[in-house]
Amino acid sequence: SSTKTARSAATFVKPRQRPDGDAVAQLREDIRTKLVYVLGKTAATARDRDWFAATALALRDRIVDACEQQQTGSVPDKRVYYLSLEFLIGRLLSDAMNNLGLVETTRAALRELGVDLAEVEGAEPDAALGNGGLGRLAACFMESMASLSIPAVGYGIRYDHGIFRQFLEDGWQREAPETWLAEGNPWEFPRPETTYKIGFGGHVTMTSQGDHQIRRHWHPAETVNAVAYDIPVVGWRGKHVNVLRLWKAESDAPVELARFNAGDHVGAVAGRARAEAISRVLYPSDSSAEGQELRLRQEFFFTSASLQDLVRRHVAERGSLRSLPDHAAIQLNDTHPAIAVPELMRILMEDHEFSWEDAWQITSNTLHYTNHTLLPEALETWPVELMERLLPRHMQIIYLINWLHLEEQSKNTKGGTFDVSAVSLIDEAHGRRVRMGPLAFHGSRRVNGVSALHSELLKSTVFKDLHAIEPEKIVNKTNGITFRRWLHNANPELTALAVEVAGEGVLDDPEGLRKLEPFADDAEFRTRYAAMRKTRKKRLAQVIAERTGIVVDPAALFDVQIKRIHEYKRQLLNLVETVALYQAIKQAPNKDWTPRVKIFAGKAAPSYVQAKLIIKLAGDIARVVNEDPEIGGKLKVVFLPNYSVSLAEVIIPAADLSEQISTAGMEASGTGNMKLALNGALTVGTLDGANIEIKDHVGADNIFIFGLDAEEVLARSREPDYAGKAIAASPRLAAALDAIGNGTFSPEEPGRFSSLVDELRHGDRYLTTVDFDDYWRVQREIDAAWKRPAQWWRSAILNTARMAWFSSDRSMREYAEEIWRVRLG
Ligand code: HBZ
Repeated sequence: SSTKTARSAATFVKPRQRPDGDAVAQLREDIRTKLVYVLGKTAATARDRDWFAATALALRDRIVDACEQQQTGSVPDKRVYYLSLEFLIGRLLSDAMNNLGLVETTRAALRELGVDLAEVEGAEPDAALGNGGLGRLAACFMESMASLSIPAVGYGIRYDHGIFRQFLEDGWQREAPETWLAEGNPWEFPRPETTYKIGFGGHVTMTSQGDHQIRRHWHPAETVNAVAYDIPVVGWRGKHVNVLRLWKAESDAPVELARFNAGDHVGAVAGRARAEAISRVLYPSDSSAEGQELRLRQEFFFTSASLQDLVRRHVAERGSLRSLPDHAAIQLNDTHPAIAVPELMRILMEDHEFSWEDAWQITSNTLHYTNHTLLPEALETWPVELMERLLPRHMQIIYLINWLHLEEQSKNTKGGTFDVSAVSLIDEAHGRRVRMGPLAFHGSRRVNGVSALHSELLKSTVFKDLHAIEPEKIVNKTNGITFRRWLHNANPELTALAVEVAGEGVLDDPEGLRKLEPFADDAEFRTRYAAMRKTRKKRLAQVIAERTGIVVDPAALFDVQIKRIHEYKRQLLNLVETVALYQAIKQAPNKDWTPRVKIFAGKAAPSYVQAKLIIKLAGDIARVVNEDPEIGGKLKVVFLPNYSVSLAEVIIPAADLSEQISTAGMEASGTGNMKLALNGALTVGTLDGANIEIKDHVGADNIFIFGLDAEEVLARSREPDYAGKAIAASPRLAAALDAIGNGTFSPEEPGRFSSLVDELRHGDRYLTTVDFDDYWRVQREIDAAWKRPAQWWRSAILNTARMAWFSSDRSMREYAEEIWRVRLG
């Protein structure tokens, strides 16, 4: 089945350590007990999915034991609360086994039960509660915080349905609901006793306190219950366990009795459906703001539940909330939880009777905000009218925050004039809207971007004016990835090589990877490194054959672009180059072409018409190219459906070339770029996001950079008809565009792609045409480089050796020291 994807790589590696016999026997019996007494199955009736659940439950017990040991200590001095509407976790079994040091023990225990660990791992559904980079970052950070013993709670929504399942129908993307909870979730603990009431709508009353004080009180028209579900997150070597607390929405009146008794049986449950809709499904768009009321309800729902929970914990542990900033650091993952600013103010004033000034002091010293995008269409704003209807008290608080903020500015300018519209939290230009970015900025102690370039661009563009007011507020925290998942679990062969060269310590401290550097010049080591890659490529070739029917040669260069489909990420640039290459091969079929497999994977937002058309184009080009006898094996094109974390774990270790080709200035950081380079794929990329820092670390000789930089992009965008000029100057580009536009790849519908081609010719917002020639040049350089294997593998090894800095452990240490001021445990 399609959920039974690619098994974890961990299953294919030779054991580094022999498991202890007693531990194996104990785990075997525990798994058997779970299977029989919790799941009600027998070895004869159990499916892989049942063995998975039994194994997960047995391992969860061990995580709880690790947790118990840690709790014998006292209350931590300070906790981090990571609020995110998305956690793109993927599978948890290999993570848990690896971090508990029980991979071989589990394999042996299952073998004694007549079960193959690989099959069991393949039966775990991905927890796909996110769209892309932002959600996956949250998952990497949770794992790193547990590994560094940073006391932390992740807060999000327990969606019934994660990101949709993508399948192709005649090459077009279709969406089907994802059902990860269909057979329950063995990792989670439901906590019905931890339930909070979340209000919506209603009105606000004022009461005079006598001392010229007026207290306002919100009376919601509707309340929804937020019920906690906890997933334990165990860190490396099982030393520390944190919790991911996800909220499920439930009605507080599942059946309205009066209506039911009056015979209105459907109407009696309508409120329940409305309440439960909040945690029903993840919004599937990334990089564009969702303007729907249900989305705002989701945002407030999980933010309010999380704040109520952490406030209650703080009061229980410390008494007064005055000390909240000393003991809690709240991180807002983008603006999705930005409503935390007025909600924390409201809780402090309404429930705990703080003055406005004290509440503001506490709020603005506890909150921190991470920005993940500069794209204008992704910056959240909410209509004032909707806010007033759904969250009337919060709208009042936002108005007062804004008034005080603007007063302060006019005082600072000492009678001079200043541009109110530049710093106001309310946008008056597009029918009054609340600007969530500026709200989060103003309400936070620190604001961070996710790569060096991105943080600088925050200062010079979207937050230019707010930055001028508080120049210390914006800091950079370049993203990272957890090496436990993206190296150790996904690529056991490479991990084994690293351990052999650098010792077991490399598993604890990735800086040990540096010890690989001298081996880049060792021919025998290069051969073994290349053999590792070949093993992974054969496995990927198998998956490609199973899922698409396309046969690819593992000896060819595997060129991968795997990420959400978006115009700014420029899959189209890669596809236009593919067409130009196809045409060039056809013109000179006997030339010594470097055999390439171009592998694409990624989902398009269901409403993103152009992105879906790009997927169709990839499929149409693939069909023509792959079936052309003149091309032979020199070029193959593959679109792998239903990209996911578990599919990424199979593709990344098998990649030779990593496509990171966004228009400079538009990709905030990228994190797939880091996973691929760590696994030794060479990057072809623009000077965008973290690519710049990757270049600085791996060295300019070991990466292929092309195209305009961010400044040049800005300058060129202002020139009239830059696309027309670029096309006129490049016969190769013109010919490729003509072929796509005239139906060469869609003879049954010649005009199918005219909207894509017309946009490139007459608009080209992402400067695809401008960067084309340089992209072509660098790709031919890559063709030539592939023919010099000693140098290629030298570069690949140096990539692995020099990527340690991109560990999310490093990111989390920086947040801990410079933003949260929290001690590592
Ligand atoms: O966040 C991504 C950036 O595009 C990427 O460059 C960066 O590496 C990554 C982690 O910092 N942003 C997203 O993934 N954004 C979203 O997924 C998103 C989701 C819902 C929205 C808006 C954006 O409403």
